[in-house]
Amino acid sequence: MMETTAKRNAVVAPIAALLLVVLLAASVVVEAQENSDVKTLVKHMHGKKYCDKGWECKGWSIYCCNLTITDYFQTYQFENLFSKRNSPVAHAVGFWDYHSFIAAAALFEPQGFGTTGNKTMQMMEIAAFLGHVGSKTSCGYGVATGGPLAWGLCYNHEMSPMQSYCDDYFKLTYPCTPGAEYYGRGAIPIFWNYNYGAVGEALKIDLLSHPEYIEQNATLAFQAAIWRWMTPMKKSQPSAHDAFVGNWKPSKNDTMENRLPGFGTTMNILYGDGVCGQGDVDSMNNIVSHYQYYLDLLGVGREQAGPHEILTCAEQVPFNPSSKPASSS
Ligand SMILES: *[C@@H]1O[C@H](CO)[C@@H](O)[C@H](O)[C@H]1NC(C)=O
Ligand SMILES: *[C@@H]1O[C@H](CO)[C@@H](O)[C@H](O)[C@H]1NC(C)=O
Ligand SMILES: *[C@@H]1O[C@H](CO)[C@@H](O)[C@H](O)[C@H]1NC(C)=O
Ligand SMILES: CC(=O)N[C@H]1CO[C@H](CO)[C@@H](O)[C@@H]1O
Repeated sequence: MMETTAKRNAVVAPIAALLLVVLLAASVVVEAQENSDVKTLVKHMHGKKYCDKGWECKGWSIYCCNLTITDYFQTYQFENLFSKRNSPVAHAVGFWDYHSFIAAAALFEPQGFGTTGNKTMQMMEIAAFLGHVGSKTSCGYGVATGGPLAWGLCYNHEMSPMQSYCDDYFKLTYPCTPGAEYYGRGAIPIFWNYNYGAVGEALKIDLLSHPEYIEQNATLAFQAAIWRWMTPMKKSQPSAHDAFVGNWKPSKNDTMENRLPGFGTTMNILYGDGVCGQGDVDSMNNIVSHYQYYLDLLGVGREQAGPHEILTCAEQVPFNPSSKPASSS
């Protein structure tokens, strides 16, 4: 997964060549999409269908044959989910918008982000990912106008960091830049030099020298968050995406430790014992509530999220105990 961006760059030339070849073989069909001017290129290979939809789902991928995010998630829906983010008391007024989310998502749609399974599953993944985002960037509290769940994307960085989050254990792999501060920034906030280092490596942006880019560019902030969602913490573990859409099959150990495919396990992967395995604690319930609220607003309905043991990680054993940083693998 780390080399995603490199691959994308490297495939541009071969795709041009490939296109020529398949056009000559007359096996590419251009399908006009209903409701859009986007032309879908389709080809069949080894019994599978691959598509290319231009800017939003680029490169031959089985996922690009399905609806793309803009087909089922529009500007007004983004505005409904994050209705208070530009109110005068919010802390990142004018920063977050629909277009930066879509531009960031386009990088990952060919890998299945928001493009896996049927339309219900696709919308649920967007609600799940944004549920994490909303809860981590909210400044809502009990009596806030519109309710506490209407305040997602209120922040784009930690307000009063107590430290600069430089861990010298990683001085050879992810050395801290003198003067740089690695406090929480972004849509699923990034903390610590080693996390800035890992995501910067994946996105080919020098975030170790410039962690501040994350709070200056909403597209980059969303890209970093979606990368985290799509990428396993450790090679032997599923990504939050794979755990959510059901690509991941739990091992016997996973089952014994109550880790099931679904939203609960995405919290286990992203936060471990910070929120999981402690019963119905507030830190976990807050994330779950955002997810359920977004499912309702998108018209999917919270009942689709399934029973408590799938929706939460209250009884799950964490994948990664917090004594060791998860990204050290
Ligand atoms: C869509 O997929 C979900 C889960 O993969 C399934 O439960 C549901 O029945 C499907 N809906 C339709 C309309 O096929
Ligand atoms: C923001 O980040 C995106 C994605 O990395 C990049 O394409 C874009 O040029 C950046 N915008 C600015 C103003 O730097
Ligand atoms: C299963 O869990 C036990 C105890 O947590 C651990 O020692 C063992 O290595 C695990 N096995 C696998 C295959 O992960
Ligand atoms: C690769 C993939 O997830 N394809 C999905 C496209 O949409 C159909 C139905 O809407 C699903 O059944 C496929 O799994």
